[in-house]
Amino acid sequence: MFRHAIVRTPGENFAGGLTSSTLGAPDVSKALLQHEAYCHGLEQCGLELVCLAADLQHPDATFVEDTAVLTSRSAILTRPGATSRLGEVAGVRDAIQRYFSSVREIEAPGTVDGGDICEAGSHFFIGISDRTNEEGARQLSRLLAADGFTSSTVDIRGTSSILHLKSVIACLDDNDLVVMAELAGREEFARRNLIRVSAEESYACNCVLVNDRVLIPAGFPRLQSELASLGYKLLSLDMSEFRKMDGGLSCLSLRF
Ligand code: CIR
Repeated sequence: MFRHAIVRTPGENFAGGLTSSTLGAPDVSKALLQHEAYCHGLEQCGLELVCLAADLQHPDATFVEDTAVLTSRSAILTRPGATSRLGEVAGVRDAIQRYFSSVREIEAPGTVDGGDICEAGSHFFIGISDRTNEEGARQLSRLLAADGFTSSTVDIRGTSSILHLKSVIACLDDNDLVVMAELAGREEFARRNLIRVSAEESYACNCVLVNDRVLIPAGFPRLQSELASLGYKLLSLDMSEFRKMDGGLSCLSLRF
C-alpha cells in the first residue's frame, strides 16, 4: 500500500531535456495541465503528495523516478546515467530523508536510473541499459539484498529504441507482468503471468499499479480492455507531452 508520492512540476525549460522522440517539441503549458491531472490521479488513489518546485537547472527533473529507488524498507539514491541529470539527485535527497531513516546511494562509477528498476513483489528486475551500467546494477543488488530482496538483471541494450526497462514492462498484482511482445520470450519472465503488448501499443507498457488502480496512458484501447477484463480498475491519463520527451507515466513520481 502506497501512502505518498514525490512529484516535481515541469519547468519552463522542460523542452530542453533529453529526447530521442520524433514527435516534436512539447507544449509546456499543456505539460503543466497534464502534470496537474497526473497529481490529481495519484490523490484519487489515496496518496499524499510531496510536490517539489520546478528545477530550472535540470530540464528533465520532472522525471523524479530516475533519481531514487524507494522500497518498503529503505531508500536508495541513484546516480543517473546521463551527465545532465546527475545534479537532480541532490534535489530529492531532502524530501526523501524526511521520510526514510535509511538512505543509501549508488556510487561512481556505477550508474542507475530508477526507470530501469522494476519491483515485482520481493524481487527486483534491474535493467541494464544505456543509463544503468553493470557496476550500478551490482551495487543496487547488494543494497537490496541487505534488505532481504532478491534481484536479477535484464539486459535491454540493443532492444529496439527502449530507454528504460520500465518503458516496456510493468508489474501489477499477483505476478501479472505487462510486457512488450519483443521481450516476452525472455527467460527472466518465465514464471510470471505475461500480458503481452504489441509494438503499436508498447508505450502503454509503462503503466503503474497504485493501490487499487492502474494508471495507464490514454489512447491504448487494447491493453486497457485486456486489463479491465482481468479485473483491474483503470485511470487513464493523457501523457502526450511527456512522451515527446521519452517520459512515461511511472517516471513522473516516486511512490512509497
Ligand atoms: C531522459 O531522457 O532522461 C528524460 N527525457 C526522460 C526520462 C524518462 N524516465 C523514465 O522513463 N523513468
